[in-house]
Amino acid sequence: MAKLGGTTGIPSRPYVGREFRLLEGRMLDSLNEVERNGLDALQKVQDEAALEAWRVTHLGRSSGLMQIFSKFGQLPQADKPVVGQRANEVKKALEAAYDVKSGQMRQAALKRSLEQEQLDVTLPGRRLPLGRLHPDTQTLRELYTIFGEMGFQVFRSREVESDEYNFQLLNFQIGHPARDMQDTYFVEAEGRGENPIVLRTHTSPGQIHAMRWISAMQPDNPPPVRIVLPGMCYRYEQVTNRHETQFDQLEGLAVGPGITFSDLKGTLADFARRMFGQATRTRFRASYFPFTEPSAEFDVECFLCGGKGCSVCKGSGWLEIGGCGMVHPVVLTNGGYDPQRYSGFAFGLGPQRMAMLRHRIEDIRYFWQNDLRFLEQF
Ligand code: FA5
Repeated sequence: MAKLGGTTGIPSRPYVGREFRLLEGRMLDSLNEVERNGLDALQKVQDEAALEAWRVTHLGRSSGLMQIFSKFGQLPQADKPVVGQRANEVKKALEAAYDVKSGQMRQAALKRSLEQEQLDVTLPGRRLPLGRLHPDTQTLRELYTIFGEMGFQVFRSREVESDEYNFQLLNFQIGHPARDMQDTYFVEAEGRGENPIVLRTHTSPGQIHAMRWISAMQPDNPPPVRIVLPGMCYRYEQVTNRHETQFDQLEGLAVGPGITFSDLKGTLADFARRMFGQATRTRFRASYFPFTEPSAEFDVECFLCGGKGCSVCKGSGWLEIGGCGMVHPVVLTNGGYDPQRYSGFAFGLGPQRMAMLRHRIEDIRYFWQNDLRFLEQF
């Protein structure tokens, strides 16, 4: 039997009328041509843009193939299956060829990029800029570790206080001359009589909050206290290289039956050795705070000059790092502890002053200037 369409292998259809037979033959010829042209053109395609242009030309809405599909309705019913089958074959052949070509091109592009844009895995990576802890925070954390090892827990207290907590309950009565030691930021006074709101001038009001909180657990037999209270303090001061208007303090408080001044001395001397080295010498100088009795300033031997005297210790050989003393009976009572049964010691250290000594920082103002040249050194 004769074959239509040359290479297509489509069998001829029985005679159904000369005119239609011609139309069917022409359409099959056209389909063969569309297929041949499409496949030939695809072989010449070299890049993505040409491939897309080929797709539009050979498979798009205005392509020769689609035009044949649009004439499909003019065929007699009997010829439709043959032409329809062939048209679908051509469409599938072109689509399959397109898929193969586009896959080949993607592979080629990948190969090219692997060859041309080689990745050198031995190159050092780019460092991400890492933040770091502020030197003040580093010092505070070191202090928590040391006191933690000595059995003290961290107790956080508020920065905004009332006059009552900041002064009165600590035995600074209204008009007490010792208030002048701590120039104060009163932030709200109206309508509060003798109890205005203040930014705390020291961490010592935390002693009252902590003692009241702990003693309330067992009012008849309050548990012992062993805590450190860190935090920012505020004073309306003349700013100098050793005085800021805001600075951190670390308060310490131990309350229990039979605590003595030698416990205070032993605790602070041990702390100084752990912080500044085993050979560190310490001394206590008599001082005055309304909330401790007796009171003392706590000095460590200047570890820059070894006690000989230098510009940092101003020739004295000693550096003051805080105040301390035995908790005053009035303060114990205000905290809910009976001074007949309990005693305690307290201290207040300046972490920034310690960091200054350790790192030979000459001016406390560097701490809050946010100058990266300073901060990046720690
Ligand atoms: C007090 O503030 C007492 N509350 C400390 C205390 C607590 C005594 C418990 C007894 C018992 P003083 O004003 O000396 O004391 O401050 C203690 C430490 O805080 C100082 O030694 C210093 O290290 C630091 N300090 C005080 N004022 C400033 C300031 N303006 N700038 C930076 N650090 C300061």
